[in-house]
Amino acid sequence: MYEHVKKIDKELYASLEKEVNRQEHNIELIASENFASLGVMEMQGSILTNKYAEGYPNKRYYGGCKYIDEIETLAIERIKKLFNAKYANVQPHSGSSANMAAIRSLINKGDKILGMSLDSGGHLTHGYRLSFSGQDYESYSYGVNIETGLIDYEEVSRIAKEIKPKLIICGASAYPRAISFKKFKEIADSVNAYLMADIAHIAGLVVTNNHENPLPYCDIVTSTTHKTLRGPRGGIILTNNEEIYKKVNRNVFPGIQGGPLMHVIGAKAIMAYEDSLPSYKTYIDQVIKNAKAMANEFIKLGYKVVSNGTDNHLLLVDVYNTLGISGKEVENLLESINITLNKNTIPGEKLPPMEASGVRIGTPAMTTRGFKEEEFIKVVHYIDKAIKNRNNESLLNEIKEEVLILTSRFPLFKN
Ligand code: DSN
Repeated sequence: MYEHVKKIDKELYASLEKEVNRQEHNIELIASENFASLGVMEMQGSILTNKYAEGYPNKRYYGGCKYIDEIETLAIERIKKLFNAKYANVQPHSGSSANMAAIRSLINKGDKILGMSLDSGGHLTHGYRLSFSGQDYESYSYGVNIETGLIDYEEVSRIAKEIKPKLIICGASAYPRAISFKKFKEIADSVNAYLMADIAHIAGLVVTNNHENPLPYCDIVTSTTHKTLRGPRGGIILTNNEEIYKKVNRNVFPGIQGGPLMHVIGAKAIMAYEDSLPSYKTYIDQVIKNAKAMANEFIKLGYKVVSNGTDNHLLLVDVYNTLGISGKEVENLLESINITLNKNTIPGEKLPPMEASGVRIGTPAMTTRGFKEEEFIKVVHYIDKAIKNRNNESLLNEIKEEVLILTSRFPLFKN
């Protein structure tokens, strides 16, 4: 692989090769990551990267866009169909720029927004003080119930009535349960606010009807394309409202972006094709079964699991209140035995965010590699054994050997 880089740039290739080996031989449990298909990667590495195409299909600021228009139109039409949306913008370079363009399309600077707090599982762009969303707007947040780990819709409604936001943002980066967009819509309507859903994490589950689709309830829906959707790194914006769509288009280009990444848009088109196949539904069903199997196994072993389980592709394990070890320590420990995950705050967090009481575990990536419940249950036992024997180097080495055997049974590239 990567023969040209190898020939031209040995220094860069050395790091690339190490990263290929890391991905091949690690158990990847970061809930926001996945392994893109060869088709997606081929499009991202294609000559479409050479083309400037500022504007939109049939309205470009450059010549030579005839085939580019075909490709962007294909991506738009396929993504609309996938989500049952009337309009789609496929140009956002990322989820964050999608959110920036979406928010700008609904409200003005200084207006009030209400989003899920970062430490309850929300995202930086939902109003965090160090993000544009917390700086350009007057931002407020709702959390989850500390005992149940669930969104308390009555509490969200109470906060909304007190604050009277112009925009409510729902959707999360670390929430293991189903979100009721219908309830959020009722709350938004009760205070005359716009409603936006960021479904970056659960988009794949929405496509396969394993999660309620927010489109009927929300003014705008945003997503990344590289998580459960298993496409290229990037963003999309969806809406059913023509006026809002026009504003979205202006806010993406020329509002915050210049030329679209046509190679990435090509990859979004092939992603949408792949996600429309029956095999993708089978994949997402398995992602959920695997997450449930892991949550049940952790619970059986005595771990506190936030909300006592999961409805989606991720779970939050409260390692600090189970075994007195921080999320950061667990993240570092597991990295040493080739298991990759991230520390995560838990509802009612007492430790600093860089320490965190929990770890977030996701099943999308290893399900793509072919893991089923049996393998994920094994992984739970590796994690448990490693935490409980963290000072026993020879045992940790044994677990690492088992991880290497397991990953080699499920190669990253099958052909
Ligand atoms: N950084 C992503 C995640 O890990 O969930 C959210 O953008």
